[in-house]
Amino acid sequence: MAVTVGASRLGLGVLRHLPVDSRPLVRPGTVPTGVVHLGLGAFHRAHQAVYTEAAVGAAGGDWGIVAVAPRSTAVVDALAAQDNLFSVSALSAADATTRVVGALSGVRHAPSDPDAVVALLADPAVRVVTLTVTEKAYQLDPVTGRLSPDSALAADLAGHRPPATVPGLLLRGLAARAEADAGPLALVSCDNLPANGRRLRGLVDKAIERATGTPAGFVDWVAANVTCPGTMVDRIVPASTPETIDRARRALGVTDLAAVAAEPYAQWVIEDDFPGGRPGWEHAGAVLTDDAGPWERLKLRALNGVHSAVAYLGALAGRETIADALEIPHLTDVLRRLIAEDVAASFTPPDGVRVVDYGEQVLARFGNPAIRHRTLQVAIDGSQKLPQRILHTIADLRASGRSARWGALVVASWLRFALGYADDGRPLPLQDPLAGPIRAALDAGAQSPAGAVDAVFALREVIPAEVADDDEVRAQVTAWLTALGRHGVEATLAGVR
Ligand code: CS2
Repeated sequence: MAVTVGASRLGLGVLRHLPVDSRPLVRPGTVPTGVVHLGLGAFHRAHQAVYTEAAVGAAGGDWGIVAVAPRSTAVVDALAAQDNLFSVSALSAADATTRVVGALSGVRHAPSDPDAVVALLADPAVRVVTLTVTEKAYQLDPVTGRLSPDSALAADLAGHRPPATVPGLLLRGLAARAEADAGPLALVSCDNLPANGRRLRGLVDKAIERATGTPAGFVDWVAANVTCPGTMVDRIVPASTPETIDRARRALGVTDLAAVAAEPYAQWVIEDDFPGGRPGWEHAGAVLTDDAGPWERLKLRALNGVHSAVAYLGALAGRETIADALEIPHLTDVLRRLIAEDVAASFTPPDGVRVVDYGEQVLARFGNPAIRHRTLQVAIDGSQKLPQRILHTIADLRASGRSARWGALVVASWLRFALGYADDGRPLPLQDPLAGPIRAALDAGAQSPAGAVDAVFALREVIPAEVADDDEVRAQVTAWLTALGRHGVEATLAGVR
């Protein structure tokens, strides 16, 4: 039983009062920094921080993490007041466990002190940089992966001020590291991007090409010293809510304002290319491999693509969470057909994996009633997500002469969501960096579903040319969009044969 220590805050001083199996796996504050993490969201805390703590607990090493928040101060302030400690609750229908994680050796708020972040990236003790900054922070065109810098990144590349963007911080950090010749570094994207290692490498190379004021020999130094291993990351971690904090308080007997809740399941597949060494993540259950590509395609298509489908259809049908949405009659039948007929037929999975079995496991995870993952959270940033989640599936199916009936339904549900109203007429928010162009396209095509499809398919930064130019795909998306508009989600699914 937890001993309730009044309203006291989580911190080093209260650890000895916690239930033994809720205490950290390492002695917090004693592990020197070896990792910098950019992006201090709930996902990092429940994923890489947990793996790294377990790796250090099992195999040792100076792999404390300094976690950097690129925008908000809330989590930084909470963690700073808690000696960098936070808890992770793993929740299922049957069980709940809460444990304090001692992986963080420090926290920083980049906008308040960008130079401190640049100095960290140039510190020879730091040999690994991990990132969870969401798809849009890379400022890459979602389809082509070309750099499309906004004005803040353009200013960072010009170098007239301390960096304000993630790519800008990386660029200036690497430049400082090259100047100090501070040793090799692995940059590890843990975002759900296709070929995330190659994309991050491309981002670094293109940022260097466009930047001014970088040191002589910088390009050669980066080529010789910086690697970008690809990864597949997986754990369902909803944004924390007051309920998350209450649950942690009940489990621990102290207040943790940086608490997160997640599903019990987690997976991490990492390409083993770390010139300065790395934590012993294999001791924590991570898979180290030469090529994360097949795992990443499996996860992006059979998990994230299906997640987006549930999010858009669920939001349109007025369901608050992913688990609630799965209760929509006939939805799981349709998702099973999406997985078996479209996703599984679109690519070669990793050896020994059957896509339909993986898909069943995914559906069971989505149905976890203890995880209140809001459909509107998963619906965010569709333009950045759909290329790798469903449009590549469609393109690959069509290239092999197959139809993409269920993939077309997912695209139509996104378009219907972007039109801004649920089936009961309630407004739906379009949170997307391309919300402006998407809305303008939908307005231009407002006369009919076919008009809407034509106008949105002209957004080539979102819809790959081979999908946009495919008349059969257009016709299928238009037919689904028409049905969703006329009958709503529930009747449309009920009418599926
Ligand atoms: C979700 C992911 O929000 C989303 O778009 O699809 O965050 C998903 O929960 C994770 O990728 C699971 O690993």
